[in-house]
Amino acid sequence: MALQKLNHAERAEALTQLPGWTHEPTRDAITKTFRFKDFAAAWGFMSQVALAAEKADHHPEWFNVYNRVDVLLTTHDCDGLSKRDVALALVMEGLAG
Ligand code: HBI
Repeated sequence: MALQKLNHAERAEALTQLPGWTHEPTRDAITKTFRFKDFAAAWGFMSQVALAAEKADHHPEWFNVYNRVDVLLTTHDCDGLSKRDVALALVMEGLAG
């Protein structure tokens, strides 16, 4: 079954569960900047997320500099936000501590 984009109501509902995440309308994506105590903590976060992303077959677009990780989640297969992005964001929230 093709992955469906979230509608406005579903997206708004999802964002109420995702502290610090914002909608990026130009990509129909959600974004967040995570900050950690140092690079090792940031890298550890990315390593754990990477394993979860691989398991889910759903991968972030992200940028890391030192203790900062900028994350953008969108679903390439439907060119917009899907439930897979919300699920991965929730995993990230759990791993970020
Ligand atoms: N990750 N964010 C994101 N969006 C996708 O559509 C996607 C992915 N990881 C793997 C994946 N799709 C596979 O299903 C293939 O489409 C590459």
